Amino acid sequence: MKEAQPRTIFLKDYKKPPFLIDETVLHFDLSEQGATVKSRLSIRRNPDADTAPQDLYLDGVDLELAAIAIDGVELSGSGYELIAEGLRVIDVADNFLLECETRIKPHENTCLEGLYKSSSMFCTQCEAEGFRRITYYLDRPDVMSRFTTTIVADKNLYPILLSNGNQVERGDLDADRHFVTWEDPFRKPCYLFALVAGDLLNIDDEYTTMSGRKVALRMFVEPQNKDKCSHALNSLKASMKWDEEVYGREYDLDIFMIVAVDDFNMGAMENKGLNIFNSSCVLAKPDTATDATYQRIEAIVAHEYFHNWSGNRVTCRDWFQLSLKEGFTVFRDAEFSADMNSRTVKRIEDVNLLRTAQFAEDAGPMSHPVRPASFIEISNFYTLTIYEKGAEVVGMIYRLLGAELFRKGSDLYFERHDGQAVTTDDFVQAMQDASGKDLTQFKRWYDLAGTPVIAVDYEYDQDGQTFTLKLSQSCPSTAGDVVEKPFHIPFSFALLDNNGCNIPLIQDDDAVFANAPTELVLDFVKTEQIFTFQHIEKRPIPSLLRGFSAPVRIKNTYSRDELLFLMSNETDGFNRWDAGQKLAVEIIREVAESYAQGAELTVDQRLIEAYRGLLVSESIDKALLSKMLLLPTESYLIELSETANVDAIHHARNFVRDTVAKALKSELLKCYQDNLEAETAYSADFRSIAKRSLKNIALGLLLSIGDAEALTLAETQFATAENMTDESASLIALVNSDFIAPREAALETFYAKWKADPQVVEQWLSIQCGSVKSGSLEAVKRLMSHEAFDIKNPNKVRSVIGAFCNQNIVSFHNANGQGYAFLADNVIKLNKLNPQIASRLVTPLTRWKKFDEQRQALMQAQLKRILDEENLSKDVYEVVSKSIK
Ligand code: 0A1
Ligand code: ZN
Repeated sequence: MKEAQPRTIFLKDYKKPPFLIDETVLHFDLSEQGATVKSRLSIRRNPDADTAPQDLYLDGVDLELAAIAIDGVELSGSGYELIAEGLRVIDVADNFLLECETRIKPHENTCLEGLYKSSSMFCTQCEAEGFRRITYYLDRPDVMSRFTTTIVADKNLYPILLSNGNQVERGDLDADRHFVTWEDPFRKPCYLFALVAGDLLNIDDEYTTMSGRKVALRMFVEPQNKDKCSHALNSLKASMKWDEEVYGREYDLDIFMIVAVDDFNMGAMENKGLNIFNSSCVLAKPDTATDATYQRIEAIVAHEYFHNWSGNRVTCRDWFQLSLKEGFTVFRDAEFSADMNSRTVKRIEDVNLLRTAQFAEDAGPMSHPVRPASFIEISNFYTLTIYEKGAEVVGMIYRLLGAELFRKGSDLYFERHDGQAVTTDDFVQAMQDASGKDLTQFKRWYDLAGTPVIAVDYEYDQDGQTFTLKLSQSCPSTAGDVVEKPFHIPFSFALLDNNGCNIPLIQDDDAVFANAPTELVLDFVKTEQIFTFQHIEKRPIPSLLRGFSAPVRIKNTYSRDELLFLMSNETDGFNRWDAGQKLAVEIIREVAESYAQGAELTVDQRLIEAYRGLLVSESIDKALLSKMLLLPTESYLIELSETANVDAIHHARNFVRDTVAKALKSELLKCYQDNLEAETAYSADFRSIAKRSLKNIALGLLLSIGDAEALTLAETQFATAENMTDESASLIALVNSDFIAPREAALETFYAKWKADPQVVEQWLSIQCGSVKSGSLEAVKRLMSHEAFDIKNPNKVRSVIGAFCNQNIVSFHNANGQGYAFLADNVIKLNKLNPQIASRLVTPLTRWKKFDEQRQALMQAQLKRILDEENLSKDVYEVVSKSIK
């Protein structure tokens, strides 16, 4: 462990910056030996500062200072002091020009923050605090500056030199070198700075904005990827149009650039006018990318583009406000994806992720509010809570206000705060001011760590023809105590009659019948609250929390027969799917219990009949059906357990899956055939995706029961597939089957065919490591010495170590503890190379509370081993130390 424990930063200590930087002029000289960065910063005291120190403190990490001057005069050693992670310039004036020259080593930078090399190109990642690895600066989002950037490099090795804004000058220099100067007219915090230099091809497109301005769209990739750009460019144009139509937001520069890089810690980054993407989140063509990748790219391209307004034009005052930009932008991209595809399916996918992974995070040791109160390392807070729960919080405002008032609110927010660095309170205030809806109580959501629980009780009075709904809320906080204050919860509600039709909801006797709504968003604001509905002639079935209108746990109140009814009759698509999930969860749990007791295993026939009903249904939407046929994942079943018996869950889920597949073999074969039809050309529209998905789910189910006919189908599909969705689905089905020789043959053929394509190799690695059949610990370790693996590449680490520890759950949690030791070994190794990746990777070990005592002890022992390491990064230290307490 480090001698001095890393410092915790608190929101309550926020102070306005004492100095501001009006102009930032940067000059980069790039070479194979390193980079020289010269900066000229026009600095002045902030007239609104909370403090007025004599000295100027600048952030800087791993920099070699070569020269420093103020107003043209070189500073002597007594004019400044190098301090831990920064520079103190002693006794400065109110206005001055600071010039610095620093040397850095991008080619040795493995943490992938600041300026680094990926393949043969230079690129940057500055969010959250990467800019301080480039030059000394006020590296905080509330210091916004105008940037001018000149890049000098070898003309042959780096013909393309990019930065934010517009190119204003370029020219040749001696010795085969050249330069380009970029000017960004918009003030921005340094976390939005970007630079790229490389031998790249550009694929161009164009967009005409709503006011008729032409914007050049330019995607830069390595030459071998030039045929993988069209989907991202189409997604970009669709996003630009959608943001104009839905939010009235127009793009503001003359050019929008996207660059694909292979080594990247996250998905992508919204640098002003120059978005940088992880290759796996932007490059696609039908024969190498699956449908899921196509959809992910569409969503991420949109997300980064939408940041231009929600993030860049209006940015965060400090990093505690991270969800201001991320929660809002995820909400915006989710709405975009819902509009482009199936809204119901998008909601199912988002809620599934939230309930499986965010709820687990919120119940774990790193639980934090959407607006955290403190952190040690901000990189650890790019979490599901900040992103997904943050989006749910914005979504709740949307549901409380309705589309029209929400739009008024967002218009006011953008108008009021354009060019500013603001807080989540400012966002809520704009929503409140524009709508007139009091959001005081609502704001509690921003400070909550943990997930509220809603208990539902209801009564039907035949004589009085009234239906009474009683809702109670409570919130177990992470510390185990109960949060007293109730939350403002939008509770979407309907009543269904026994034909599955919505019943008019009359709360007040005077209401006019004809205009009575059939769905309401109830303002659930008290600890206990009763809602009464009149003129209900027959006992109805309530439809609760429709569309998952709030991020809460809801105690199941339905009988199995009611769940079966809802599975085929619920009019809310999300709830229809959820009824099936609830039923399957109950039945798998029942089987798991029998398994744990060594009793005979049987599956409630009603579940099989329900699936049969769905498969033969003529009316069900295929996109919804493809989701309904999937059993809850092992991770979700673990999340729902108090103490998870991983082996019982694994066996029970497989037993239920196989029993269903055996019973419905002919229906599944028919489903496969019905959705097989030859396609003219690949299309990633959601209807085609649903068909492929149905076909491949059927194939997977049939192969899991060792069906010989299915083996032939899978092998044929594998050999003849015309797109990666079908090719990889047949590989996955084979890998997860007991047909050992065909599985090994397919894996070998696949690698031989695709070994030159990193994005496909990533899939090949994760399919194997994520499967219990092919991903034994020994096999995973072998893959780590395979030519395809590179521990310095985050995508490869995620595909191998991440897939094994998060998807191959029984293998990772083997009671011998070797999976835990393996993860700890790699966290220790990565702690030195790439702390962000190390600290993300360690997550499964931090969830020890969910498992039996023996496993708990083994997991904690590995966490302690990590904590005992010398030179632990802040990233890993924060996660591990918080997990051990
Ligand atoms: N703002 C980006 C996410 C991001 C955050 C940190 C990064 O490097 C450590 C990179 C990207 C987004 O929301 O897409
Ligand atoms: Zn984002």
